[in-house]
Amino acid sequence: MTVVVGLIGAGIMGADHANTLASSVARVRIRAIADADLARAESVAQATGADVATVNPMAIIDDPAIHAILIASPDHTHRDLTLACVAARKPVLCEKPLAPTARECLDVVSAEVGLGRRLVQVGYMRRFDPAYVEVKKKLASGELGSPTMFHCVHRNLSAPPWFDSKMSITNSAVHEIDVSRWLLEEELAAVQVFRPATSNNDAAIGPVFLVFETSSNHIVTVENNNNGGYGYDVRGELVCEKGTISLRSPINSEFNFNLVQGTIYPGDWRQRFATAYRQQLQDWIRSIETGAYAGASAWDGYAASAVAEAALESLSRGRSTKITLEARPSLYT
Ligand code: ISE
Repeated sequence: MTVVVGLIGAGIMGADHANTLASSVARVRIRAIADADLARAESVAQATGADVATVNPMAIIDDPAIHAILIASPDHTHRDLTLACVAARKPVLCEKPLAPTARECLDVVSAEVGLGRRLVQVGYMRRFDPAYVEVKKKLASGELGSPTMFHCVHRNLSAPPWFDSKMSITNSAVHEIDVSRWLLEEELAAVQVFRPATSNNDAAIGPVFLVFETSSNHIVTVENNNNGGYGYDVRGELVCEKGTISLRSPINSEFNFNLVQGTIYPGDWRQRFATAYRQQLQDWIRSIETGAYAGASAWDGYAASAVAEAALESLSRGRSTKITLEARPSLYT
């Protein structure tokens, strides 16, 4: 079977997904691409062999020749577009976050629960990254003993112009929120967020430091810095009772020059997580064929945004905030 996909959003991630689908994923064809900027949709369509370029996302969702939808449009459009896919009964992979607020994510959860089957996957691609997968396997092997702490660092070279300070949490740190829940297989129960002073507090989106307590009193720390200034750098160390295990970034070479030994940082996440994006897409196609979903569900999307919301509240109130999730519907157990 060839799965025919429509893509909504032809910006940085949309174009990247389109290229990956066209060049490296089996049993898939892109038929149509929608973007608010028609020239951008046309250019990605031309590069990836799609027949249709349009500014109208509904034309893609309603196209009977399209089996499944990939959403990579701006965060605030995710809820409505995902709901339209569920109403059309089409499988959908929506880029993270599922929506910027927990309330909007719950609308998607309710629609899926109403339908009685899963159609939505959220693009938390780190679940498919070989480094995180290895950490999870090692933890599951029991050799390292029980986990106690998970320390995470997430730095970007510089924030894009459309970024705001809330997005450091709702758009960036949500990756660590999701991957911690997935790795530790428990919920995050409380959060306190700190904002260190910077030399010009108003000029840039500065770093934030998040401390979570999990439901069984383990600790997760996340340093998130969207203006790290030197490259894209994601780290993580899981501390267990008998040892630790850290992520390693894929590095292919090391230079020696002028008394310096070094390696290159990627400029953004596309290179660091290229394998994860590819595996995620291939797995999504497999799930459309088999009905067995492995990636983050709409419920996981809701949980990540609810935790991010509690983190924003902690930041504005300057104190630890309890995280309360709704009861998990049986569709997601
Ligand atoms: C961005 O939107 C992403 O999704 C990247 O994966 C993440 O690393 C970055 O911090 C986000 O802003």
